[in-house]
Amino acid sequence: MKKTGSAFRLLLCGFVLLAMTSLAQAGGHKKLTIALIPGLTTDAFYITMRKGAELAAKGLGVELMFQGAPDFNPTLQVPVLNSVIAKKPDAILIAPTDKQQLISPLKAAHDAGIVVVTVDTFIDDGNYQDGSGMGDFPMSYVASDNVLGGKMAARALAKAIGEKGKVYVSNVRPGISTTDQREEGFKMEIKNYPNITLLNTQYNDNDANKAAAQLQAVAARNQDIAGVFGANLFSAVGAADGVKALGKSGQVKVAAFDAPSRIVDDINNGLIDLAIAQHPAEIGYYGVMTAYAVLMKQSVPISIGTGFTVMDKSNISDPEISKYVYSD
Ligand code: T6T
Repeated sequence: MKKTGSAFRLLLCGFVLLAMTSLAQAGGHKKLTIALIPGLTTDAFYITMRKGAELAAKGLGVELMFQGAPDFNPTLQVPVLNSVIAKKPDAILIAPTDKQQLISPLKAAHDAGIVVVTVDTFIDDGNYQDGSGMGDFPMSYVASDNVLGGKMAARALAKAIGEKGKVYVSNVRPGISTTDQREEGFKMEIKNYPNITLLNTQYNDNDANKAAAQLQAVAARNQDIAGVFGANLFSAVGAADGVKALGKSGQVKVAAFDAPSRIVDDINNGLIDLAIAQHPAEIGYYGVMTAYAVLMKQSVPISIGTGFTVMDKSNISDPEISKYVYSD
């Protein structure tokens, strides 16, 4: 997916300041409400996203509502979405937990006149406002480039294992745009290493305990397993726990997507080799800015790409790197 970057951000900030000034001059206005619906509430990734969103909301004088489900599951997320729609916010920022299952519940929000922007994940094919597909109506998609992230993980893991040996992807479940794309990018890139064998993906349902048990089961079948790519926080932390339980810390290499606070210790003690940290606060910040711009009748890019920071033993003590460790 094509991403639009810094020029838009500068323009947006300028525009937002202008909008705030003219509203203040006009002598007050109805306080806008923007709802942020995360994939789940207890994930450091979304907790950090919320902080960025709150910062933007505070700057804009907008009310930020944060409401989510306790698990990353469309069956739990849809009722949360419906209850948010009933509160009639001006805009909804949402990380849809399934590409297909969130389309019609979100269409109801759109039909009720609520601006919809997706953050982190997308619905349908992720190409919004192009006049095709059932999930074409969100105004924008603010997220990491997940295919690229998967490729980066493959290159780093390949390097860590000396470009040979057996690896697999520990992933959540099919149907989630982010983790599907990370796996896609990983598979694309790993093909460039003829001496690396890619084993079947293990799906853990976002359950770190399951990911840990799967690591041990894969290792029991493949004594020579060389590495694992944990395609999101729970997959990575679980896979690392599995390596630790096996007593193979440092022998089975772990490339982690996401950077919760325990990653710092795990990188320092050699359990995790590297982490690809997303910038969730940036996603939340620009998500709110984008929704606000739409509410102010401005045009916005259909997608906005946010950055990554790769963390490993060589740089994790640098405050310019460790500032991207997620907040718990
Ligand atoms: O990796 C993030 C997020 O990008 C993904 O969509 C779901 O999992 C996380 O929230 C991490 O747990």
